[in-house]
Amino acid sequence: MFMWVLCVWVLGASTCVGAYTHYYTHSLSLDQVWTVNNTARGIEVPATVPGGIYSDLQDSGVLGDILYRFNDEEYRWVGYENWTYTKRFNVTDDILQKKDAYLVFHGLDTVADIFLNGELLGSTDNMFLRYQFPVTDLLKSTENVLRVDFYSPVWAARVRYEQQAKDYPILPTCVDPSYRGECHVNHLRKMQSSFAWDWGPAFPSVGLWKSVEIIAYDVAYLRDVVLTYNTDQELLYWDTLLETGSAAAGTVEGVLTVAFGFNTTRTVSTSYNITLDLSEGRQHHRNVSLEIGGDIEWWFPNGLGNQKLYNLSVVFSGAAHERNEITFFYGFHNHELVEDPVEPDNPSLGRTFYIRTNGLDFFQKGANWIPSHILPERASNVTTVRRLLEAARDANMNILRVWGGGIYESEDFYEIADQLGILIWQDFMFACSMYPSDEHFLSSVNMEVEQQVRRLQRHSSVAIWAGNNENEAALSQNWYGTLDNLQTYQRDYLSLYVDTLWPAVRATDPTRTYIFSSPSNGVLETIAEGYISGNTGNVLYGDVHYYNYDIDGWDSNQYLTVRYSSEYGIQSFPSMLSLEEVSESSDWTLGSNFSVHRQHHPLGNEQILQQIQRNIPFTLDSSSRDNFETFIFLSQINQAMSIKTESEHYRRGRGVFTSEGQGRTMGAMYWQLNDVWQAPSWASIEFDGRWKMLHYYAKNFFAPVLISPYISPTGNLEVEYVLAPLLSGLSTSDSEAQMGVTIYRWSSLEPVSIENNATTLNGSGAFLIRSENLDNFLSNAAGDCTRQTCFLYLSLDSVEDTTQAQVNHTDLGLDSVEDTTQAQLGPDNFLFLSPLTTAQGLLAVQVEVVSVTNQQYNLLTVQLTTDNIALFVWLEVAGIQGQFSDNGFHMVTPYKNITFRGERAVASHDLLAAITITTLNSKIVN
Ligand code: BMA
Repeated sequence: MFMWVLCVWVLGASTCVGAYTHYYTHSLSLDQVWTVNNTARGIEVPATVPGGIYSDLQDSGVLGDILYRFNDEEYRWVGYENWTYTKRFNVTDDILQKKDAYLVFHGLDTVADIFLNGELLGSTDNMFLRYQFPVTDLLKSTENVLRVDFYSPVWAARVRYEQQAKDYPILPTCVDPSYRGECHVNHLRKMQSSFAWDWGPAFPSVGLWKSVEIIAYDVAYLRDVVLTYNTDQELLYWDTLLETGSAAAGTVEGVLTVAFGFNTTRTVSTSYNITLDLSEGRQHHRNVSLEIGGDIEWWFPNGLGNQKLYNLSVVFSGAAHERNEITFFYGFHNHELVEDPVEPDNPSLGRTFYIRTNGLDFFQKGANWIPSHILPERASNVTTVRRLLEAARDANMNILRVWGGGIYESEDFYEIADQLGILIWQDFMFACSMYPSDEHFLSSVNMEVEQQVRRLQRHSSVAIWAGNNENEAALSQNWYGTLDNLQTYQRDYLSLYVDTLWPAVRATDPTRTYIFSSPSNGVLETIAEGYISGNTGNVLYGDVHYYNYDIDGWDSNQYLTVRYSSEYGIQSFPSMLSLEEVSESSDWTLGSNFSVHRQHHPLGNEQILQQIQRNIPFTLDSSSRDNFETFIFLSQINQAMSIKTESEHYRRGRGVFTSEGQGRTMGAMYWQLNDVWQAPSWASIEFDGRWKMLHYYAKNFFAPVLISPYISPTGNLEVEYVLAPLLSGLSTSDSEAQMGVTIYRWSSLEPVSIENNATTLNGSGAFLIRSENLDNFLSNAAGDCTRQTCFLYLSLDSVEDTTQAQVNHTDLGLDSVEDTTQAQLGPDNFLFLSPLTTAQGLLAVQVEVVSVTNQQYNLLTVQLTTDNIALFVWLEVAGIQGQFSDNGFHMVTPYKNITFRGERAVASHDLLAAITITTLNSKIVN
């Protein structure tokens, strides 16, 4: 009965086939070939399920590329129309002869009426729900016709709003005009960002975005399983959900077998005879246990241990030939939210806030995840999802937050997160809005939570549940004008997140913490404050979202010292290579309609410009293409530098504890990892998977060992090291290291001074290793250096004999190939001593590729050379998917080796031909 999962390695990328499988003998898939039509417009085209109307119209040529130029607005009519999806199908006798048959929709987007052979089966209005309808008496042995009438979501949302507004309006009544979106999405249980966001377009889609099937049985169908491991008892508990038919009386029987595989040869299993009483209704929970002993390996987040996953299965056999089987991977995990008083004797100093996994305290490093495509059916593309999650892993992240304005992600998403050790902070899908609280809405949400938590609970990556994105903050700070009718909106808030979500989560998953909102003051303080705090940004409690576009983002003294920063970000433009895919040459200026159209954040382009100009000399010419390309490059530099500065500040914050209780920072998740289209946004990865400069910087600022310099408010040069726990890359827990601080003039590759200090790395946390007045340091080290003429370059190396060193570079989050020296413990770092607008002596440089050589079919070494200090050396590759080991770096030596890893085989001459190099020098030195 035990099925082993097959992992294949295709050109370096591993794909586990069928990690989760759900097999049932008497099911009929209704996926694939459908038709969709709109009679008013005379459109009838083939449709694909799973899918959606924009995909179908694009595939059949009615629409062009939906993401091209202004097509989001050109094609808005699609979202204003009603669409009918039709499927004609035959059913085998096998299914017709069963006592019960159900039509199951795993995801309908969103408001629809469903008809089978002309009979209305029911209506839907929640895209996050699985809907089932009994069809035993309706199925025919001749052709069956299934019809799904979708209503325009824009219209449906407005109708609901108008009805509700007779009493009071659900706020906000529309998104900001700069989003170029549609109104009232908060009335629909639909991907909230499908009506537009400050980083995305409106595509108010409809369609069958997940599979459709018929299941038929005489006995019962095994719906799903929720799993918990009790460490003390060494027992695995299985809460299996079986569904029976609609018969009101009698019993049915079957055998339930649960199995656990230690490895390919050692399996334990137990079988139970099950009797289900039909008079109890359709749903039957059967809780069974399996003794597996304690001889198990635990699953750990990325960088902290292995991601050990075991193969499990549950089989239910009913009548002859009726067999259900679910197989999946499971990692043993224990996630808790730690909210201890930071100073037990002084409770007013607040509480800690972080996730502890398997008893391990570690800093949470990551980003916020939005859907990987604006169309929900395309957001589950496994190649895209894997590419993005691997990019998170490669940037040394150990956590991602699935943000509440998107979707509950696909099975593949959570499986890959399990495999890679990426913790998931899972929001429920409510964002930046008030929501209705009528009975129908709340009961739909209640079912949504139950179904989604049951679906996701067994994933070791899922670490914490969160009620919503920013709705508590919005209410307490009156973002949407709720003040006039505050009690009503507060009542709605409480009934949704406190009275509905909270008990629903606890009932299904008591093992994980539910926090009510993000940001919030954590669970305990939020409860103490009556669930809606007057100050959701309290830095002594919970998590904080911090955005400030009016500061110098390169100055670490501008940032708050918090317990946990779950959102912070700065916008940049995507590369020309991305923009070229969806625009034409007349669009390639900052002043073009296109550049204005794609920017959805109010005053976004102006803010990017101002931020750049605080640190880099740049004059905008809004009608010049060259100037636009420079602006794009500088926007990425500004984003990378600002988020680097802020992230390192948070990592150092772990070692801070002020007399007012600030510090003990344990998390930094920047906004945002990915994009839904090609447009300016906070993302570190462009829509097509291309890394922006920020993502390369994230790999460094999230490295397990980090050397981090900064200038304190009093003008001191401070250097800290930050160390992640359990670093197997270091041979002992105390490791002798050598910190190098080299001073360079902007004008020369010849160091002004080189200082090497022995230092011992131990413990995990952030530790100050150097503190000295910066101006004294400069004048002592090199008489003629000023903050304007010189900068610092730092390194952290092992002091062991480099040929003998047993440093595991993979564990250190570094590349194990020759672009790192054996001695390197953490990435090099640097410190500018004044804004580059005041830098003196920077020269024009010649950076060139010396050679490109294949090490493996997809791994190539690129050697570069420079004739002077080169800043923000940026390599772009057209037409080849892959990443460099480092990018956007500064060259302080005549030669530097980096590697390029292609997704597929890459020939060295192809890579050489595709590389272009840009430096900041070429943009600011005449
Ligand atoms: C945060 C997020 C998003 C938004 C981002 C950038 O508040 O929760 O709603 O896209 O800011 O403005």
